[in-house]
Amino acid sequence: MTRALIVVDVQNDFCEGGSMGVDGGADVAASITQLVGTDKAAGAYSQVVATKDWHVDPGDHFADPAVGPDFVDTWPPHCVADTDGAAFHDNLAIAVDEVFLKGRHTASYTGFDGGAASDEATLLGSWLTDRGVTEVDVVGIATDHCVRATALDAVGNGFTTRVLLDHCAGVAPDTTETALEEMKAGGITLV
Ligand code: VGL
Repeated sequence: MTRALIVVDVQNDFCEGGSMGVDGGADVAASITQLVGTDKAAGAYSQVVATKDWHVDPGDHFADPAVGPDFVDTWPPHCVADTDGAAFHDNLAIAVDEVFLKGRHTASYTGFDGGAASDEATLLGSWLTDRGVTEVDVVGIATDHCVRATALDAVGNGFTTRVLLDHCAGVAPDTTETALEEMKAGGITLV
């Protein structure tokens, strides 16, 4: 068994004070640091990767200012490439083997859309497979959106998948509850 940790979108704009701050985001950043530190959880993970929402021009993913966001398909502007809002939260102090950037020109909820920061053509799924990874743990923000989509895609790509809920934060209780049910039904282990 070779297990990787996928840290989803622990970025300033998704933490308190950000343009789409999720309650508990900064605490999740700290708890992920406790979980994995700089030694890959004492070797429990063979690889540690992180995704970033990284928007240049994501079309109507950013709400028309005249209409406002519906918080389902359209959102306040967030995680604009190369801005402080797109940076990892300061509480996240971990060693990562690679960062995957997603959403330059699309909505992109799943980390499996993400291209490696060091080589955009290398997508998360093939990067993991090339390193012999068969199992993944998923943590981060938000449980009901990008964690959900990334975990479901992990299963879809053949990885045995767990979501560690103590290290996730959700936007809203009802959508989080629905996401948990979908993940369970999809064969994901919720820990
Ligand atoms: C996210 C809503 C919009 C997330 C990203 O990272 O969960 N949610 N864009």
